[in-house]
Amino acid sequence: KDQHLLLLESSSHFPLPHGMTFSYGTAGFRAVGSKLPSTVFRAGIVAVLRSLKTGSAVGLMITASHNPILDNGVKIADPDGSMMTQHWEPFAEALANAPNPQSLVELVFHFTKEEGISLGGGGTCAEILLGRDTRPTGEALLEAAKQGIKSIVGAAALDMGILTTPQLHWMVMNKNKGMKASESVYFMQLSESFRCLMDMVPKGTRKDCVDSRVVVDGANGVGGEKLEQLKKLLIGIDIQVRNSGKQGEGVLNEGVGADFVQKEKVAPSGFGTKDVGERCATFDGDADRLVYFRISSSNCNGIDLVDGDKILSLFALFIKEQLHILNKQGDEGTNNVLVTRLGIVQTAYANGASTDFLKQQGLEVVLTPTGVKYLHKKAAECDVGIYFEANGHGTILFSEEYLSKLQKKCDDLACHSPGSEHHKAALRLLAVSKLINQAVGDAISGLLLVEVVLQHMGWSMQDWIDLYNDLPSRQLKVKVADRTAITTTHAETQVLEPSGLQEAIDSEIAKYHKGRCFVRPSGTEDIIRVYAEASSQEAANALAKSVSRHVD
Ligand code: NG1
Ligand code: ZN
Repeated sequence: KDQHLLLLESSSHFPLPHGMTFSYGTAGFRAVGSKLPSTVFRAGIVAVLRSLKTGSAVGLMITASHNPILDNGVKIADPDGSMMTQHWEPFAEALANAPNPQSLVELVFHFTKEEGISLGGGGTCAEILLGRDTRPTGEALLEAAKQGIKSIVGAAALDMGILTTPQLHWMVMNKNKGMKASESVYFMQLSESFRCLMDMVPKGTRKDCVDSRVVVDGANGVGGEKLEQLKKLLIGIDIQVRNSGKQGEGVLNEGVGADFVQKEKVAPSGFGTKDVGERCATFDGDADRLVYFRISSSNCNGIDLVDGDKILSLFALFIKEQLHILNKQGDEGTNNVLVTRLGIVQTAYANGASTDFLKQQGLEVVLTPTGVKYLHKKAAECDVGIYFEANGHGTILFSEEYLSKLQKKCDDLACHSPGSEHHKAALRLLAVSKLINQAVGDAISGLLLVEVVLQHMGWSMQDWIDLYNDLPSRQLKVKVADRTAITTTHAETQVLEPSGLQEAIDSEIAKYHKGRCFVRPSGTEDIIRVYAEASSQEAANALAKSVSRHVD
């Protein structure tokens, strides 16, 4: 009874804005920030129910990633730090669109009954970790989330402050593993594992100090600010942060950031001819995406882009090398092989040259549909799974079972051959598992791993770029009356419906050398995306254009 009244009363302070419908898309709810208080209030309720259902802490993050500054959004993190299970999305969506307090209360009671969640306190306590980025609407929305959480009896909100999205996911994951979940522990873990890897860079490969310098575009968001703090704890790397969000430096995501740089293939604002030859990196607004770039000497507006596929390739080579060393037989032939299934996960947007390169290296590559939740799930099936989207979101996952075997092997080696190459390889792999954020893609931890791997390989930016040449590609958006009319299969590479469309695409592809093309409805925008690759830029453009005509 009390619960009923409490919900009714508190939700009456958060009326649904007129004429709006909210949907829980690939990245949670997104809209203009000023329209979101009711949605965030309700997301707070969903988070509490999720925590009650799982008996663990969950996360609630307020951000709109690479979207404009006046937008905002909210998403929920599951106890293991991954995105909330898809199976709950319809409920989140129904609640977000409940027209009045009475229907909201009915939805909550109906859903909790269905899911077997008991309300009213009764000893079970929900715990929600809250985070937000630097957007101006963030503070008020955080308050709305707290009110939503407080409207369920026995729920506690833990305000973790201004954070990057991956920091919050990491905290949720750690808290549920019984570990400390503060920002200082996050910084400590990253800096210590980074130092450990740096200390083991083979002698003779480390280049002069010019190569330890990286200039980072923080997209005027939360990532730049956090990197400024972390860099004080780092040794052996020279990080210069630009567009760090300080007053006067520019506006969040405006002409800056990983999404802008990767899509437009131009340098972010604040970068120019003075930076020719520098190794540059860029984060998106909430620092879960990372891409690298270099200002072309020929054309100061143009860049050489090093996207998620090339970051993935760098990581894959490093991990593969360490596994090879670890399992190499010594003279005495007594080394026990640690069987490791290393898997690479990409989407159809991965540049074809990257997939070919990875396969040539003898690696197992799998494609999944677009969206981190699919990639993450697939990578988690391996002992070590590496996944990346071309746009720079990705990470490395080590299964718990594998990590304990690796730890044991490392302990054995520490006993029998301390300081040996085998021992160092085991230590490096363990350090990578601590440096990389295993909850979600994390631009800060990804940047540190790239930097130390380049040092390890003794590679310049050019060496990295030269790993393979990207095939020219082109992406187009097509506005259609009903994007759901197109359905796809085989990780979105083939059209199922409408009939005849795949045949039409195939006949266009056949006209081009090294042609590849696919179409799919976007999960975040009301459009159809067309992606084409071919042996020249002109051909890729033409292929994309002719296929767009069939979609229209
Ligand atoms: P959609 O709109 O479904 O293509 C986009 C990105 C995804 C992912 C999501 C979530 C491309 C082609 N698609 O999805 O990779 O990042 O947004 O933000 O970049
Ligand atoms: Zn993001």
